[in-house]
Amino acid sequence: MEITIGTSRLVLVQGDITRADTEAIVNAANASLLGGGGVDGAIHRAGGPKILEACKAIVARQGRCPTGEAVVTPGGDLKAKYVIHTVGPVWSGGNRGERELLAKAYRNSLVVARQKKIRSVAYPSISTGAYRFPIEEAARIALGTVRDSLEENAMAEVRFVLFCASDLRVYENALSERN
Ligand code: AR6
Repeated sequence: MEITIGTSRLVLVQGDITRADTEAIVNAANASLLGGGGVDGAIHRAGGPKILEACKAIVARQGRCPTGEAVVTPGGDLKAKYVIHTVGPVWSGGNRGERELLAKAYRNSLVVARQKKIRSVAYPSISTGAYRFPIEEAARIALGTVRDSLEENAMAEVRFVLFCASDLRVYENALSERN
């Protein structure tokens, strides 16, 4: 599924984000930036040690990455030239600012992308795995935040790469709701 927002494309596909050919891919990291399971583990495995080295240098320079913030490293062995690491919130019922923090993670990833003049970005479904954010609501926040950002500032393409068919359906439904 694909829509256009001004001159930007917003695309939803099913797949493995480590194989995406966008200029940057976004990692659903944790504050340590030292890797983990899920999509984070997959990105570090596929991209090789250069990514971890760059993450360690960032932590040495500026400390851990707070929830909602984003940093950029080279993509190492990935097709993508860059990895933007952002930290989504852990869902703990919805009364701890989780929605705003998730929107912040999406927004700040695009801020970092624009600073690097990156023209295409692929996102996974941040926080909806190990961090247990309910995916229906996460999809609405993700798509709404990215759409708002693209309306202000165009980019060639933002792609969501959903790992399984049911996640893709949730995102497709959320995108159709607002069209
Ligand atoms: N491509 C696309 N999506 C994927 C891939 C892949 N290769 N692998 C998994 N997913 P999660 P979180 C999906 O748990 O909830 C890590 O340990 C997965 O199906 O990766 O933000 C970090 O280090 C799910 O839909 O991220 C943190 O500690 C989505 O990616 C913590 O998990 C996100 O699931 C972050 O938790």
